[in-house]
Amino acid sequence: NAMFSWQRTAYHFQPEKNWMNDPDGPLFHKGWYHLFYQYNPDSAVWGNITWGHAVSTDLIHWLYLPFAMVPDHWYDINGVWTGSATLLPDGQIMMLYTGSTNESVQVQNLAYPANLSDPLLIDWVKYPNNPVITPPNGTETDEFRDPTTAWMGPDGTWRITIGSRHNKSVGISLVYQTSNFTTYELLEGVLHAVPGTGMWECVDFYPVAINGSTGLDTSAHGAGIKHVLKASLDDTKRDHYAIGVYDPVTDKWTPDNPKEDVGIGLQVDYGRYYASKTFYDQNTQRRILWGWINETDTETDDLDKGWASVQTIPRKVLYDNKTGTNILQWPVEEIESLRLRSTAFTEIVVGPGSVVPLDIGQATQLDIFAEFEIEIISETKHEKYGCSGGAVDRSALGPFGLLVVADQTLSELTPIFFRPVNTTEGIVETYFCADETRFVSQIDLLNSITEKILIYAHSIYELVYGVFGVAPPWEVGW
Ligand code: DQQ
Repeated sequence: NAMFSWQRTAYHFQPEKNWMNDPDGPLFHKGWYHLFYQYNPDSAVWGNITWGHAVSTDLIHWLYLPFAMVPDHWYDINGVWTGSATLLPDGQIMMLYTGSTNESVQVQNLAYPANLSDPLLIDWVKYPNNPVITPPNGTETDEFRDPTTAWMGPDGTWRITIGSRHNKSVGISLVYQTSNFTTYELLEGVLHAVPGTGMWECVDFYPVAINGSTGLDTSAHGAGIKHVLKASLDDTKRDHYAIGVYDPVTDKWTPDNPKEDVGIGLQVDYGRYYASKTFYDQNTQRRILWGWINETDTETDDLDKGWASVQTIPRKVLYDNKTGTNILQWPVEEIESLRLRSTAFTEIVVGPGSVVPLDIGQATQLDIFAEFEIEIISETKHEKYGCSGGAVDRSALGPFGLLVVADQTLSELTPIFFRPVNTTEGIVETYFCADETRFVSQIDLLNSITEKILIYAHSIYELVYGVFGVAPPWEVGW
């Protein structure tokens, strides 16, 4: 683009150039957080998938390291695809990943650090007898990928789960048992299956403490613990999760609410967000969630600008013991180190249909912390769920929120808004959304909804225009 130089992020992780997708094998080792990621060394579009590698001491500032793994064996020559790390009690690190073979069959492979005493884990060794798992009977050879972190069962052996699809459209997660990470046994049945959800990619499975206090090691089970099951739906490119109960003896997981099962209920994020993966940070007792913010630009633009997509800011995940139905996500507190100066506004009253401008002065990057209180609770009326109606589609209690990257005439703007809705059960549920229908193409706005608040823009636009109440005045002619 001749007029605007393509801007890169300042806060979010992205490689120096080229294509990136899923986060892989996150872990903490000897003082360093490690992030691996799906990477194309040659271009800004998907292909030649290799494991990029970066390290950080604070989850915010990253150093690029040499590639951890490249496609160089028959069992991964078509791509070193997504995988997960398991830290063993004796300090070993087992990395399981999907390889796309010379015949494009999806197999699971094992790799480990060449030198565990290297805090940077620069060199990785692929197990000589790879693959360690091949697609079982009844599974399509190209629908069997993305092994999870292993957890230890009460019998002292490990389990992993791998997403797939059965009977045309049933999304499933298979469970394998192992004691040595080199030989595996497929357990009978599945961890869970949901009809109509299609192929499950990047399954994530982890325990959460019901009292919501700290993160839990992936092997934790027993009283006071529930389990989150997350699948990335290949059909819709959305990350869905549900909370339920895992039986470590039968290796089956049951959702608390079958109506809100995996893939038909909650999403991890309602914006551009995919292939998310958690890890247990043994250093701070947190469970940390990574997610890929997939690109909204066209392929042509990606090639033009030389890069595509970013990772989310890592988020701390806890069970929400207030609702008992959701997980709580919060950007890791280390992000506060990036805040250089701030402008605070308090007690702002935003009447229905009004916009209150906020003068934040000059800035090129911004992190917004906003708290809203609803004063008038109007009567229940027909409610639409979700974000799809945009900022002009009113519900009884909203929407309200912030206008960002707007021009002075408000002909271009992006509402970032909250939409509380009355459910049929009489509960108010709030969706956090962004409306991109008046989005300005020359601006890079992050597309994970929960991170819309991190914004960077060309200077002719206001990073923040103001706050707005229900029935926004720019609705006319929208
Ligand atoms: N991306 C990887 C796969 C995974 C998909 C390939 C999800 O392993 O299923 O780059 O984005």
